[in-house]
Amino acid sequence: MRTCPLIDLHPETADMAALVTDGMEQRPRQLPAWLLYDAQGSRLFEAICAQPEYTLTRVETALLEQRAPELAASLGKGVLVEFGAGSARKVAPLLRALQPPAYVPLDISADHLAAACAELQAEHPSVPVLGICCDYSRLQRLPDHPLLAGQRLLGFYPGSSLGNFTPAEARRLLGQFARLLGPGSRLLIGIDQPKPAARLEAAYDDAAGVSAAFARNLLVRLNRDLDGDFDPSAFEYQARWEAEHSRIAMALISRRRQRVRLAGRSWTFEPGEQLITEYSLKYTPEAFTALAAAAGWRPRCRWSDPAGDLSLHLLEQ
Ligand code: AVI
Repeated sequence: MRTCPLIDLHPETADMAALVTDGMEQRPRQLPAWLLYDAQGSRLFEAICAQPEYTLTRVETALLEQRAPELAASLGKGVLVEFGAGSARKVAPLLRALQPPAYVPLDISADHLAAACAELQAEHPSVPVLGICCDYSRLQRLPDHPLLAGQRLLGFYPGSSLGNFTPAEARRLLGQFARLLGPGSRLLIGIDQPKPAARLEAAYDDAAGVSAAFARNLLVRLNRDLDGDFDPSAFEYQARWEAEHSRIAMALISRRRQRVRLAGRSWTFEPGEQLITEYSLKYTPEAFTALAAAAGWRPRCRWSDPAGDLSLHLLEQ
């Protein structure tokens, strides 16, 4: 398989240790969601997307496939920059319809990104692919590269990943995307909508236990990368709908009193104490449009699936 250029801006281990230490000091303890995506975490997330209870990926992929020509016409010409591309499977219909001058996927998981870039490049030989391994939530500017020089930029942020940030962080992130993409840019973003609690809780705690394995893998990753001694089996996984915040809260709950060493420090978990691994906020189209407006984005078009499970919003600035 042909390899593609890949720019590596992955955070240093020292940065990671500082972020983890901050998160462990919070109450409830909470770690940044991007830490879930090491190579094994990325594979487990792919498996979550295929679970019968987790419909978000299938619904959004079908919508992208059905509406690709309209989406491409509304986006116009420009280099397509995807935030948190993962396996970069959703972009295929857009690449076919848009034929952009380049496609630039950003993701935290280097190996996963390299494999996705090589596969896409083979499938779309006429579109140059440039991968950037980074924490896109902290990327202030795109690196200088001939493929990006003087180009109008189009953002693509599918999968409702904005929901993994608090509303304040989400607003800041949308503002950062606006600055990063620059004047005249557009942003196509997928946003999952609120649904009945039982449906959402099943989606985030599937019967096959893949969501639980995904959360526990965070502890395995921390043990490896930050010299920790977590016992993943000493934590129970839970996903709960918190209607007052319109979010699913995913947590690992300590089964007993235990002391854990990590990044040269140690912390005590009381029985029942939570470590929040991730939130997944759900926005109505109106709530999302207001959030985007506060970050400087104007709504241009919106597409929803027939059941109204999720929307693709096209924003402009
Ligand atoms: C990546 N993100 C949008 C997923 C979600 O639906 O919030 C992450 C996820 N975590 C567990 N299941 C899915």
